[in-house]
Amino acid sequence: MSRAWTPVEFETKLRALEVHYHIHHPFNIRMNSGGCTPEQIRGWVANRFYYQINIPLKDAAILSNCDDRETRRRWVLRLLDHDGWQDNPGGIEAWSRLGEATGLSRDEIWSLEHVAPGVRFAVDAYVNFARRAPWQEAVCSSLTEMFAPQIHKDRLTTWPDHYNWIEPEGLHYFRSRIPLAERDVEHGLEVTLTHFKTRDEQERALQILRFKLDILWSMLDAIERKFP
Ligand code: AHQ
Repeated sequence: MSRAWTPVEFETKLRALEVHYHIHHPFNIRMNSGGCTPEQIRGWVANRFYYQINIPLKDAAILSNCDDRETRRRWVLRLLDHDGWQDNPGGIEAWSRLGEATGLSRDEIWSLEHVAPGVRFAVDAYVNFARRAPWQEAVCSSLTEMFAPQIHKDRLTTWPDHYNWIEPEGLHYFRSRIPLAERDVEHGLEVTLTHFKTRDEQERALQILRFKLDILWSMLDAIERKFP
């Protein structure tokens, strides 16, 4: 029986999976180096909208499985960040505005008419995983956001030059997400580093994170194929 990793070793192993993050996907590399057509950008935004509107369902599934009040008090913020509350329109609205900034109509975005079967399949797999898995495993799967601040920063620094036809305020979502991702990852790591204790459990956590990395990767595979 191999010994369990220390928390530092465990976090290092989790972060080492960054090599599989969709920041390295050919479509993302092409997108952030200015190689996408307006139709490909609009296709990516319209498809990622399906991911964004499903995040609150995923997070609500975790809440419904979580018997720990302290965790729920923190996790509920994630729903509010995406659905909004009172006069804060939230991230789903911001993503919809990104769509309009790329020239999609609001109806087109919300109709989901451009969503590729492979994107729907991958996103539904994520939500269904969160519904059925122990809540700590679903928390672990959200840790792909350890790598998200960089991908948002890349868009903010490259899109204005490469895609000056996109209305600049459309990029608000990416800017807004950076501090929220950092806050969410702090909580997700706390749960993950304490819940997965034995070496076998820690190896399971790596498999879960790899599963979610594959979800993000296969979404770009499907988008790349639908918008060649
Ligand atoms: O905009 C993103 C977001 O709200 C979330 C929630 C989080 C989760 O709970 O799985 N993951 C995530 C991600 C968002 N944006 C992606 C991107 O590339 O813009 C990155 C994605 C993630 O890394 O999981």
